[in-house]
Amino acid sequence: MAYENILVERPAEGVGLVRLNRPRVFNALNGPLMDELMSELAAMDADETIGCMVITGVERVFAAGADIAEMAEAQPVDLMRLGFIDRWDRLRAIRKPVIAAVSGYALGGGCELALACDMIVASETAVFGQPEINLGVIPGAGGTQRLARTIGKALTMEMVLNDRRLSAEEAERFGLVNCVAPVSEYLDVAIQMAAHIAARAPIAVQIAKDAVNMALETTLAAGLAYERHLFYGLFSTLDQKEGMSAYLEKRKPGWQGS
Ligand code: DAK
Repeated sequence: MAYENILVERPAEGVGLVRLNRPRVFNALNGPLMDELMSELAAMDADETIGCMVITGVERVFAAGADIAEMAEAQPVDLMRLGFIDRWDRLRAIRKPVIAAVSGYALGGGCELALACDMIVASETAVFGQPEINLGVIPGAGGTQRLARTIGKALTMEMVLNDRRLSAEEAERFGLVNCVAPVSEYLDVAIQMAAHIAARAPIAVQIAKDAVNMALETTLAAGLAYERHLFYGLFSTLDQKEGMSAYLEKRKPGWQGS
């Protein structure tokens, strides 16, 4: 499929890479870009040869937020009618893991896009922020909720109320990102991480993502019950039989994805 706002690659076996590609406007996330991104992620999610996805930008910017020019004159009904909110929600339905490889600015919707991914690999130049307060609004794509759950209330308040930005080093210290790498390496680190995940038992990987995400949605008792049922369910897969046989036979497992 021909895209105008993203670039798509297969940088390693089992890995789908999407590059946000509006560098002239700092990868501002307009409607067409978000539609293309969500369509491609859904296509990769349905592609059995892909086990993990990576979203990245360019060295100077991951994404500087939703496109302010596109939003400036909008009325609430425009945002609803244009599916402004729905297209962001589509990321939550992706079953395979998605890693954000972030260098430079991840601001506003750019920070929220990274937060909506399952893991974040940052370059040393990454800057995370929610500057919407400067525009007379607040984060609208999960920033207040996901940040508070990830780095806690105190720092989230600073970021959302006072445009406090986090450096890569701070983001790692506060648990926002998985790791920090030099600018020349961060994308390779993310692709390597994705390739290792893609080489694992596919159904177990998807179920594992689902189980961890449930921890952010529910009570401990309900989450533990959910985890237990998912665990039992995995015993209906060939991969569970293969994984445990391979361990006992001291050989490498050959995953079927079934
Ligand atoms: N939108 C549109 N254009 C942008 C942009 C943005 N977010 N960010 C940068 N640009 C454009 C600039 O207008 C400029 O274009 P030209 O003037 O050259 O045509 C070009 O990119 C280069 O930017 P600068 O000249 O400003 O470059 P600097 O290096 O001086 O500064 C910067 C880079 C990233 C620090 C600065 O551009 C900046 O502060 N940008 C705005 C950051 C921001 O406020 N982001 C939050 C936007 S609000 C929702 C979903 C999503 C959202 C809300 C709800 N729902 C599902 C309900 C998200 C909202 C937001 O993200």
